[in-house]
Amino acid sequence: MKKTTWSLLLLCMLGLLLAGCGKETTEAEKPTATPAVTSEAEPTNTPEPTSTPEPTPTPTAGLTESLYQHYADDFRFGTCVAGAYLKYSKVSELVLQQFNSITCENEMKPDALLDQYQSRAQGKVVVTFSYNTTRILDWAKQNNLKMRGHVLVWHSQTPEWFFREGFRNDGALVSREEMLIRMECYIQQVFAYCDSKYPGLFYAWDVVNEAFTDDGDGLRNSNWYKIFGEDFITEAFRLARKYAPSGVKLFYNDFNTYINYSNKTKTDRICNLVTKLKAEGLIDGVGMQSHLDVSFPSADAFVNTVNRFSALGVEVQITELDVTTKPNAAGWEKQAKYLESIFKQIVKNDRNKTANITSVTVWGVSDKLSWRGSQHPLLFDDNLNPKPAYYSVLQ
Ligand code: 9MR
Repeated sequence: MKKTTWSLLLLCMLGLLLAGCGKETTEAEKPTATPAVTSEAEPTNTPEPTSTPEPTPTPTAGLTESLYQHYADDFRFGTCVAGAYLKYSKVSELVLQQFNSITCENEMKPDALLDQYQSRAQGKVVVTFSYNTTRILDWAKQNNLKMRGHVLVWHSQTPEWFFREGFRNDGALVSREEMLIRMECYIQQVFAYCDSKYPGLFYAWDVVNEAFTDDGDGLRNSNWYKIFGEDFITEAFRLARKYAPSGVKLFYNDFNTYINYSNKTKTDRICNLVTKLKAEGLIDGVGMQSHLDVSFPSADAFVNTVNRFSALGVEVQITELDVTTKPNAAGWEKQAKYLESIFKQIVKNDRNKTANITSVTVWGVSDKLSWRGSQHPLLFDDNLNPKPAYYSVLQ
């Protein structure tokens, strides 16, 4: 056989090996056109989102300290990043100077990785890492950053077709058995790809995100819940543990994790879940998103929650920290004081082992690049200059 024929044969076998999941597309549903080849190469004509604002001055030269170096003995210090703004050298320089961990803001969410076209073409769940995602992973690898994987199982930013017959937006919801196959196929491919292309890059993954409601009703009525009932969480962690490379820590991640009064029992619910999963060896930690405001929750209530999760014998990672405030001198001051109070306590508790914090991530590099930009929640201002909050976190 010719060399090229052998190569083709090998490629087909590799494809079949990676496939490994049940087929279900009928002839009628198959797309007629030849499926596009999944590529990791930089497309020549990918337009950059036009809305990405370019920050102006170069402030980093003036900074003599670094968040991650300051906390090197305590925990990793990270930020979320979006590929679209890493191309601005002032942003990427600031990230490299201040942080040693990154999380993709959107580029590793289910809707970024699940490929409807290929799934329909191949009759099984297909995950595609596009250039949008790999440019961040490549950059992290080249610069010795470590990453948090965000996120595998979530009700939001997950395409409707993933849950439906024939991978069609208008199909009926599939059975539990079929969804379990899809979940496994998806989780297996994500970990396999990351481990083969980026071994050692990821230290933690958000396996399930935001499963609980804030009030006493319990679990959110998501497609996952509709198909599985509550054990979609356990199944997700079981599969994540099965396929995650050893050493990669598995997290349950949520917002308002400190809400626990009256009929709002989110903290209790998360504690019960973690206790159960930990007994089965399936979970390593709780991710507290921490989208806070200077007036709520109190720094003490926040710190108490960190301690409660830590007391369960798991790691705590603050995964999406931002603190909204008013954009004036008094607002900056409040924000700085609030963060100072939180950091003083959590660092002290981490050092005396009342808390077990292994990573702190702010949800964005600067106010201008934040999803809550109008409320100025981050450590650097619109022009990438450090705010009082930055210095208070360094104290
Ligand atoms: O910061 C993300 C923003 O760019 C997206 O538009 C938004 C859409 O859901 O998601 C934001 O990130 C969320 C994170 O993935 C999970 N916790 C809440 C964050 C803010 O909504």
